[in-house]
Amino acid sequence: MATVRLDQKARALIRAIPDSYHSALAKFFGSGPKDIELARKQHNDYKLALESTGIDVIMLDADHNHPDCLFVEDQAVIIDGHVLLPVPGHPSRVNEQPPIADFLIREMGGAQICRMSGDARMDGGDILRLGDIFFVGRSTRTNDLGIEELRDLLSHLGHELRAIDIPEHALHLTSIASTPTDNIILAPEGYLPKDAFGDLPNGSQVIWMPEEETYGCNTIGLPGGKVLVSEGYPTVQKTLEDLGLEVINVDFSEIKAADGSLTCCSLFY
Ligand code: CIR
Repeated sequence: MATVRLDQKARALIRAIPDSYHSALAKFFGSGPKDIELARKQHNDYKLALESTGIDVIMLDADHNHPDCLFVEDQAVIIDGHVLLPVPGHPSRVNEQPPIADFLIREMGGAQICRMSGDARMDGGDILRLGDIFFVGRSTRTNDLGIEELRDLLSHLGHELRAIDIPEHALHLTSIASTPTDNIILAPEGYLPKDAFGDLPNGSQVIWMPEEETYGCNTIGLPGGKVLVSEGYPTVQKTLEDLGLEVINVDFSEIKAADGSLTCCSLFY
């Protein structure tokens, strides 16, 4: 989940992998999961890695009727204690949301909850926060009506929204970019123009990675100077280590097989 600052990452929601996972949508990084047991092991390693940094992780039951249900990032947009429940951009994913919404409403007592409506569409995976700036991918899952609904919430909270066109060969903005710290954006060559993120505040920067390490650009910055990185992306790993971060690796090959990345599998609340 890429809509919270580092100091807001105390509790995370994840969701178990369903028996139907082999039918998950896959069009970009992968051609579909093959080994559900391996996927469950990798998902559990991910949970342990988050917990190793002191984050309290809760796992919701799987919904076996929804093969993509583990990708909770797409189902809620949590910003400074407010929750926007988007209408997910793929019809097969719309009914994953109710148990996640119920959980957040219960656990975040007093939080302001708004629901997207009408023809607005958005996947949470299209949002990337850098301080007070929210970059939002205009993608096959997120449309202009969805972006305008988010803009309303962000302006109410005093934050800025910058829309970015996602090229056809990528699913979401967070499929190709992340913020391993609150002032760094990691993004691959070959997807976005170099000025896509616009002028950044002093002290912030975009670091461009080789295109062959696109998947590795999805990282999760964690408390205590740590960062979660998928195994097998040496340039990403070295770049982050050179910045003084402690890298925690997880093998996410069977999650990648369904186009899922590290941030897709959690919601920090
Ligand atoms: C989908 O196509 O919706 C899933 N198979 C993958 C979702 C990945 N989520 C994300 O990037 N936030």
